[in-house]
Amino acid sequence: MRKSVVLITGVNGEIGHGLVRALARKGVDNIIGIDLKGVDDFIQERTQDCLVGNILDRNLLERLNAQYEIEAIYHMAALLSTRAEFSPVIAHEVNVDGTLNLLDLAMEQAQSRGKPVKFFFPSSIAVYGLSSLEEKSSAGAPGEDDHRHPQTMYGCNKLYCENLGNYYGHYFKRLSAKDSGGLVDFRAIRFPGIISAHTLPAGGTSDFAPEILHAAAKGEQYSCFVREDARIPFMTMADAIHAIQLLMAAPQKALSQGVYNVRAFNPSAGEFLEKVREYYPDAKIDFVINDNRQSIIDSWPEDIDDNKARQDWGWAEVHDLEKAFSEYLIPEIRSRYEQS
Ligand code: AKB
Repeated sequence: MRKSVVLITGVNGEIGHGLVRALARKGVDNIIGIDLKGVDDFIQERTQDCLVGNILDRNLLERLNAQYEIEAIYHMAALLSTRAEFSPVIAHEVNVDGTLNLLDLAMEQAQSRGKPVKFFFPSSIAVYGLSSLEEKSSAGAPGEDDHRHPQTMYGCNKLYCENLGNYYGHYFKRLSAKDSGGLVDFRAIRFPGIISAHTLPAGGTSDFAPEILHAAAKGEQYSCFVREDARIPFMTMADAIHAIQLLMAAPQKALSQGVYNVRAFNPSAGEFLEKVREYYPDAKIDFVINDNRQSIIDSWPEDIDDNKARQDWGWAEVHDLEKAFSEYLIPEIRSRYEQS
């Protein structure tokens, strides 16, 4: 009999770490991870097995398909927005073709098990695209269906994959005799910028906030690449993981849609720095604007409307801006940097 497992792609990445930490705490001991690079000890110790490999490698996915019964897939592997702008074709391959491969694996698994496979997909506020600061200001907090005109390759990839997930979930091969509707139970969250106490992001555009904080904690100099008035929504990694767990645990009938916005707070970069200075008054941070990265932030909304998530599956952030610092970021960062 094949072993029943939970598959996490991009397991060594930022959200992968948070997810493995949370699932292991809940006693989940059947995680199989995939990552392009080898995983660190933290992940190794909390997973059943980790494969070094590429989600574009169909042979690797075939092996997984043959070896395991997969009950859920958390597909975290992606090239983030800044990195994707430097290599748009590679980004498209990883973000779109990679997601297609994983959705296909989910469908094969569901068909052979005869029951649905849950599929979690992290989407992003990058699916939105606002063409000017005036439009950004008047858009306020758009809902899931508004202003979806992404200006980045990453945003285009995420928006398309939301639709691919919907296709696999509801309309897969609708002309064939076999009904596959509902076999891939696709659930996605559009994340704002995420701030972790434990890891630093790589290749994103919302990275300026975690970079300010971690530089201040380490006593390092940091030049923030966006203007002080740049504003987008954020949440803590702890809340991002909490949201994933809530959505994945919700009964399917409670979900009125497949893709949900979530957010927790939306300080400007300057306001975020003020908060950081309450704890690190000597932080050596200045602002040296990178116009291209700034223009990406200007195209993302200053906030998003997450009422659907609150109504359908009880989403509520644990950390507002105040608590993010006092209850999560500062205590955990202090113990982390004091140990090292
Ligand atoms: C990025 O900046 O690319 C990501 C995101 C907002 O999805 N953190």
